[in-house]
Amino acid sequence: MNPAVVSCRSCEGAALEVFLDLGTTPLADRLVEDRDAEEPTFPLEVAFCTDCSLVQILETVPPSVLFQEDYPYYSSFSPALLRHTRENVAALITERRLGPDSLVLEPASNDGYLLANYVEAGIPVLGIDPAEGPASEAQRKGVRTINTFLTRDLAQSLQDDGVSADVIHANNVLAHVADTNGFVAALEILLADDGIVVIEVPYVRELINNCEFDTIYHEHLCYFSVTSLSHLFERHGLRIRDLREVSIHGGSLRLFVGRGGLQGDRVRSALQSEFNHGLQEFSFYRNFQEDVERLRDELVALLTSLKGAGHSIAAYGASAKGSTLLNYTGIGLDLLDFVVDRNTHKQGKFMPGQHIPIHGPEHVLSHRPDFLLLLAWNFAEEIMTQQAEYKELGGRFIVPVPSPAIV
Ligand code: JHZ
Repeated sequence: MNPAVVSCRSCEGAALEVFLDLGTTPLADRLVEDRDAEEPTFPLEVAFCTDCSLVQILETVPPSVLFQEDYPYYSSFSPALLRHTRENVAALITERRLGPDSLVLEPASNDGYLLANYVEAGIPVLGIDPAEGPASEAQRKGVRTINTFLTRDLAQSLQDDGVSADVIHANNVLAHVADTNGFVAALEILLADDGIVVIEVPYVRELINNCEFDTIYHEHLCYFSVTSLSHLFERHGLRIRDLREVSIHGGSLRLFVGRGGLQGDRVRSALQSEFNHGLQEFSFYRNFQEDVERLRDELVALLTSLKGAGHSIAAYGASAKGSTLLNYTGIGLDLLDFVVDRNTHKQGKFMPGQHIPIHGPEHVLSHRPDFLLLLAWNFAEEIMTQQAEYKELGGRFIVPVPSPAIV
């Protein structure tokens, strides 16, 4: 058994109220190599901290288990994500006047997809990532990378060696760390006095409003709002100075965090808007279980009726969220023939739990399923454009969230 949290991951208070139980599921990014293999499953319960408003899961699967050598997620396989980061980097280089004497640091630098943009512009970088495969891919690209977790101790020893970052990117990493406070302390240690931390996290408001329950899995320990984040950062002497809402990953927050300084207008109005919507109240989350069950029932009914009418169905995107969706709804080989994904590290393997085979995207045209369920619905537009020929030949897409729809 893994330790389940009994106190809040951020404020350490004991006021955790569970509002969603997704049962027990296998690890979402642990693709199966042998179809008959048995996998461990872990409870997936989500709670709200009535003290600091942080939404979090109770189970902590050890990070060394989650982010092993064969961690299959490589950011570079998503062109939309590449564009998204390239634009962000270009703006920061200009705004912060970065050059050969600057340093940009990134924990969870993955395969170097973001830092490579700085390397191209001649700006020194340091990536830190525990997953061996993606970290070596980054090194191959010329992105200096340390293959480990960012902890308070590592930050201290880097600081002792003179590391001080003008920009720290922390995209989709804060939710993944088991020691939330230790990680934020590490950011504070490594940040130059006038530096900025640029953080992206999926926005819990969008998760709840759009029923994006499949983004919940063991890698994601926390689900953030501006309210819960501002409590967390202030405790470490950091301040959210500015923010933007960005559409990536089903709706995310991009935060600009510094050592003190002013809380900008956009931050104040986001906090006010969250307050008006009640994100600091348990009642905002109370009905989510019902919403998720409704979506599950509708999706299973839709796929069952299509299958019953003689249609074939496959899925696009061997995503981590796809694993939650399939395992929670029980959608398996009886309904889906195969899954396709561009990530070559995923092809030839099987989806966790349901053991549906994963092939390359060319399998769509060679097998022509009548319907494609989008398990990477966050990239729906991009995938549908890519699959224009399939569509012209009569193929249809099913988008599962916010409620199942054929498009
Ligand atoms: P994608 C990942 O979650 C992993 P996942 C991680 N846990 C995280 O925190 C979130 O991102 C933020 C493929 N694809 O990015 C690539 C195509 O095949 O939605 C991916 O395997 N063709 C770190 O895994 C998958 O789909 C395409 O055209 O839920 C998408 O996975 C595109 C655009 C993607 O996130």
